[in-house]
Parts: sequence; structure tokens; C-alpha cells
Amino acid sequence: MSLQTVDAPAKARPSRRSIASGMAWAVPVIAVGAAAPRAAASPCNPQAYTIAWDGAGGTAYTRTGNQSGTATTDPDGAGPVAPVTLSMSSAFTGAMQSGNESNTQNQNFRVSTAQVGGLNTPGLQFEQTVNNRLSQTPPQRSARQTITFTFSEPVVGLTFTMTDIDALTGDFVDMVELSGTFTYAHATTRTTGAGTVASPFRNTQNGDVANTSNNGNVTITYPGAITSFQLTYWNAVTSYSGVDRNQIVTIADMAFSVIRTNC
Ligand SMILES: [Ca+2]
Ligand SMILES: [Ca+2]
Ligand SMILES: [Ca+2]
Repeated sequence: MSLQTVDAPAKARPSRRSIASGMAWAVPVIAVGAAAPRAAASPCNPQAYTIAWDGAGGTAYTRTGNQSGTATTDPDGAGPVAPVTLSMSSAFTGAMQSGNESNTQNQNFRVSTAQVGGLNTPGLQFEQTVNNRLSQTPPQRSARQTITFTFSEPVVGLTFTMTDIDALTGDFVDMVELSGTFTYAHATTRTTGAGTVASPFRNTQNGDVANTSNNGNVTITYPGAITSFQLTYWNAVTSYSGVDRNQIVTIADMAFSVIRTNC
């Protein structure tokens, strides 16, 4: 809602004029008239952005560590539209760690080499593993990764698809929660949930969902202006089969707009 705060000064103009007019009925008319020159002075509002992990759309992504990354996107390059930066970092709670227990390359905050979700585009991966002993009880939600996404300025209409929300008995059951006010759409009936603590996004069937499939896809949209949101990711497995407990979910391209008063 901070966007509306940013836009508020423009509304002050008709308010002052309405006071001068002394006629309440004239306010709507003047408000329309005042809005027109502002729009003409800001032909580039709203400005549309895409964060594409393969570098399309003017995106440059840097993995800054096992728990962080930064993406900057500038849709017109040296043109007048200002870049937007997305900073991401994560914190771990309980018996959960970044990466995997397979002695392979840590994929947390790493862009996939393959397509994700059957979308023909790579995704940003979040890879983690429970790390308590296999003889112990699975920690479930008491072990989790919380990723904070922070934009350099308020964005509106942020939308992205999460992929590979799946489950494999004795190994992993992906559970995904998001903060804030958002809407969601499940790509298929394989996934369910509302993306909340009470009802995380999850898969209803047992079986590894391939990168070429949309059976683990959920599209999330934040309609209002936000600068930050959090994604919490945990493993709901109830027993261990003895294999590694690596788990991954990804996010595909992120699209959003920015409304500026100075462009
Ligand atoms: Ca630019
Ligand atoms: Ca999978
Ligand atoms: Ca997965």
C-alpha cells in the first residue's frame, strides 16, 4: 500500500483547488482535469519489468552465496527507465541447511541449467536438506528456510510461478508458505493449499515431478504495492527411508510494474 502513499501528492493539487473554488460539487471535475497533465508528464507509467533468470528482459543475476542472491533488471538498458534491484537472503531455523547431503553442487540460490515447470525457462532454485540423524524423528516445520525478497522500491502486480512443489515418501514433502496478501492459481489438481502457515502449498500425490512437467506449479500474484515478502520452505516428511533428504523448489520469471511520479 506504500504505492498509494507515493501517489498521494498528486491528489493534493485538486484538493487545494477545491478549497479555492469553495464548491464541493466541483471537486470531481477538477480532479479529472488535474490527473490528465500528470499522466501526460509520465508517459512511461506504469513501467513493466521482468526478472528472467536466463538474462532476458535486461536481467543480471548474481548468486552472492549459499543463502543469498541479487537480481537487477533494466528493461530498456541505457534508456530512461530506471533499473530495479531484487535482493534475496535466507535464514535457517532448526535442523535444516542450505544445499544437499549428496556431496553435489549447492543449488540454493543457483539458476537451474534445465527448464523448470514445463515453462521452457530456467528457474531460481532453493535447495535445502534436513540434517538431523536418520534415526531421529523428522523435525517437520521446526526446521525450515525463510527467504526474504526485497525490491529496491515498491512494485505492483508482482507475479511469478513456483515450480517443482512435489513429494517423495521417506525423502521430502515440499511445503511452501508466503507472507503478505496474494492470490494464487494451481496449474493442475496435483497441488493444493493456500500458501499460508495453516495451509502451505504442497503436492497431493507421491512422486518426483520432472522439470518438464507443470504438476508442481503454482502461480502467485501480489496485486498491491509491496517492497518485500517472505517465502518459507520446509519438509513435511514423517519418516526417513534412508536416502538423502534433498529438496528443491524453484521460482520462474518474475513480472511486476513500478509506478513513479518522476519518470
Ligand atoms: Ca534504463
Ligand atoms: Ca522434482
Ligand atoms: Ca521439489
